[in-house]
Amino acid sequence: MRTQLKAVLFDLDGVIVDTAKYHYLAWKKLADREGIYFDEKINERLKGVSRMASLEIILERSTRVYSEEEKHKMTEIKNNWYREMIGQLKPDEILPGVIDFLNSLKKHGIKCAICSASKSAAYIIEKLGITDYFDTIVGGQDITKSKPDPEVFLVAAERLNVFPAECVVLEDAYAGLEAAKRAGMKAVGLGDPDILTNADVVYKDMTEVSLEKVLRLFE
Ligand code: B16
Ligand code: MG
Repeated sequence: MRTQLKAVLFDLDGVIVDTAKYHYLAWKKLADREGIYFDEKINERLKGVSRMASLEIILERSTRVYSEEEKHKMTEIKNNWYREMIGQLKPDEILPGVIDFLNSLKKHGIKCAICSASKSAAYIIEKLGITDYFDTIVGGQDITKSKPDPEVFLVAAERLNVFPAECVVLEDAYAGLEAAKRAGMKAVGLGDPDILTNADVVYKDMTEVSLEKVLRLFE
């Protein structure tokens, strides 16, 4: 019997909403305070990466060595600024195409999950007013290994009671697509096909994604 689509697993930052800009502003404020050079190009490397790993990337440009305690404090300060910013998130920041796609998945009984490295994933989804669309939200607090490790996607499949082969992942980051493939799932990339070379198929953004196109991956 042919494998069928049972669930769609959504990355959060870059797929549902552009939270990267708020991560950037908060990290920039911290870097400026510490006198460390940080720009939007370095910020690209933080996408999909955990909070502490993000700080380590920023500290590559620092001339001084920070203790573990100092680093922990710095991530806390950054996170407080970040939480203040995302506290203002409104449904109009949901990326174009997302709601139409979610509605068609609901209509056809396809399960939906959020699979994010962020510990604020559930909070962000609530602020956007779309919690009811999702059968489960797997966030940074639910995993021990971040993408490209497949853990976040495998936890979602288990919670949804579906096989990995019955899942499609929507991701904007190379490491996230790598994680999806390692999990044994179909991987749809959103962004530049020259960068997302490990995806099964790449679309520019969510406006180009439809249930019909996703189903073609199972033909
Ligand atoms: P937090 P995703 C990721 O989200 C972000 O892309 C990454 O920049 C961030 O460091 C990470 O979440 C952890 O976020 O500090 O809120 O726990 O793309 O996996 O949805
Ligand atoms: Mg992402």
